[in-house]
Formats: sequence, C-alpha cells, structure tokens
Amino acid sequence: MSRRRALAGAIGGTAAVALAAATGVFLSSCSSSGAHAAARAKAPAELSVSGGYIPRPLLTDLAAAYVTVTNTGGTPAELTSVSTPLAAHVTLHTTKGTTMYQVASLTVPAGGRLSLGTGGDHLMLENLTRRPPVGAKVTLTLHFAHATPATLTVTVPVRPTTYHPEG
Ligand SMILES: [Cu+2]
Repeated sequence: MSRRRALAGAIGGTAAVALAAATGVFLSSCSSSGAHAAARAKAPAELSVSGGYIPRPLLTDLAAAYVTVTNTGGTPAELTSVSTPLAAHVTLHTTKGTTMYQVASLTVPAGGRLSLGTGGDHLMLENLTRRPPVGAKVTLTLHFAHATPATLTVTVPVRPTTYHPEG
C-alpha cells in the first residue's frame, strides 16, 4: 500500500515539475526583451519633414531642393518620387565624389533620418514653370513606399542662391 502511494506521489511530482517548467518557458518568452525588440522593429514608419529649402535657381531649367525626413517608426521607408507645381519633373539624386547620380529611391532608415543637402543626396527640379524670387513658398509632395501615410506635403522657402544652412 505504502509503496503504491509513493509511486503515485512520484508520478504526481514529475507532472508538477513538467507543468512548472512549461509555465516557466511561457513566462520567460513572453517577458524577454528579445520578443519586445521584435515587436518594436515591426512598428510602421512614422515620418515628418523639416528644414526644407530651395536655393534660388539661376535659370528656369534646373533647381535643387533639400529637406530632412525623420522616421520615428520601426520600419525603413523609401522616398520614391516628389512632385511640385514649380517643376515638370523631379528626380532623386545622390552624390559620389563630385558626380551626381539619379537613383530610384532614397531610404529613410528606421529610427533615423534622411538628410538632403549640398554635396549629398538632393532633389533635382527640372523644367521649372517659373523662376521664383527669394522668399517665395514652394509646395513639395513627397511620395513614400512602406509608410503610412504614403504622401507628405510640405511648403519650403526659396533662399538666396548661395544659402547654406548652419550646422
Ligand atoms: Cu542633382
């Protein structure tokens, strides 16, 4: 009798240990920082635009435009195209050395920013509809992939041709 009870107790004990182990695995995976980091990485892109300007173009065939796009989300976004009433076409350019190249998109990294500026990535406005004076306001509509909303519209000032932002 006592031997059978001891056996039953041993089996029950094993089951309880197994249950505790299973529960422990569940709790540790739920509260692990790795699981939370993975959830954060899937947060959608959250974009905002700041610091934009257009140096006053010398002619009506070409102007550069600069903006900074900040992404506080967990997913990279791609700037794929830009439209503006000031130009027939806008292309995306990057600069390597002293040569600029047209690219299909520019990346706004997760938790980072895409800073367009002189000597680096920039927008090229081609076939301008007019030559805007310093102080004029120009609307730029930026189109993104992998971001919600997929479009951001900003108004940027025309600066003197030789303008260079501080910092
Ligand atoms: Cu260019």
